[in-house]
Amino acid sequence: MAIAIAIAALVLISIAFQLLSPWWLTPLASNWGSIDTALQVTLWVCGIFFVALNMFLAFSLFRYRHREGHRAHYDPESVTLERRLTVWTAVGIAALLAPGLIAWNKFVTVPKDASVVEAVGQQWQWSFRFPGKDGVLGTVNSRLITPDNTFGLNPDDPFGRDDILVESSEVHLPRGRPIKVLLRSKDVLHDFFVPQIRAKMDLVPGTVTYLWFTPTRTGTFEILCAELCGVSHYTMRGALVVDEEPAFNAWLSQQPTFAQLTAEAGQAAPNTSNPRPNS
Ligand SMILES: [Cu+2]
Repeated sequence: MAIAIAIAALVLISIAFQLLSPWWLTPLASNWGSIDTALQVTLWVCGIFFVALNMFLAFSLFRYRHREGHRAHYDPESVTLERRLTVWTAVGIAALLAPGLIAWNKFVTVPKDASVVEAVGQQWQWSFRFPGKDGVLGTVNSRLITPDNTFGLNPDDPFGRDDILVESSEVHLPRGRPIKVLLRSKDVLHDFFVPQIRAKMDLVPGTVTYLWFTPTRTGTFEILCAELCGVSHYTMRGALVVDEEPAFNAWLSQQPTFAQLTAEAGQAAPNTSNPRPNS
C-alpha cells in the first residue's frame, strides 16, 4: 500500500516538475522547427506511457494487495493481452521514431545554395574559416600547423590564399541564408552546439563532419562545446552573431585572409618549406 502511494506521488511530482520547471528550450533561432517537433513528440509519447504504466502499477498494487481469504490464480498466457501489448508498443515506437527520421533526413540533406564556413575546434577554443572570393576552402594538413599558420593551411594551394581566417571565437553569419558548417578538430573530440540553432555535431579528429542551418533571427548566441574534451572543457565557448546581410559583409571584409596573415608574419609567399620535412 505504501509503495502504491509512493509511486502515485512520484508520478504527480514528475508532472508538476515538468509543468513548473523554468528549464525549457531556448527560443528557436533557425529553421530546425522539425527538431523541436521531434523533441515534443518524444516528450508526449514518453510522458503518456510513463503516467499510464506507473498509475497502472500503483492501481494493481492497491487492487490486488494481500487480503485474507483471497488467492491468486495462475494465468501464464493471455493471447489477447499479448496482442494488445505488441500493437500499442509498435505504435509507440513508430511515433517516437518517425518525427526524428523526418528531421534527420532534412538534417543530412544540405541545400545546394548553402554557403560554407569551417569551424575549427581545439582544446579549448573555436576559430573559423570562410572560403574567400573563389568560394573554395584551401586544403589543410595538421602537420603544417605552426604559430603563424594556426589553421594548418597548405601554403602551396592557390585556393587557400584568399581564405578568410577568424582566429577569435566570435563568428558572424548572415540571417536568412542556409549555412553549411564544416567541422574540424585539431586534437580531441569536440561538439559544436548552439542551443538556439538546435543543430549540433561532433568534431572528430582525422575527419571533417558537418551540419547545416538557416539563421532566422539576428542576435548573439553562445557557441558551446558539448563534448567533454579535457579539464577546461567548460571554457570552450564562442559567440555566433547573426547579422543582416550588409552588416555581415562589413564584418567579413575586416577579417584577414591567409595571404595577408602570412605576409604579416614576414614569410615569403608562397611558402614551400615544410615545417616537418621528415615526417
Ligand atoms: Cu571541446
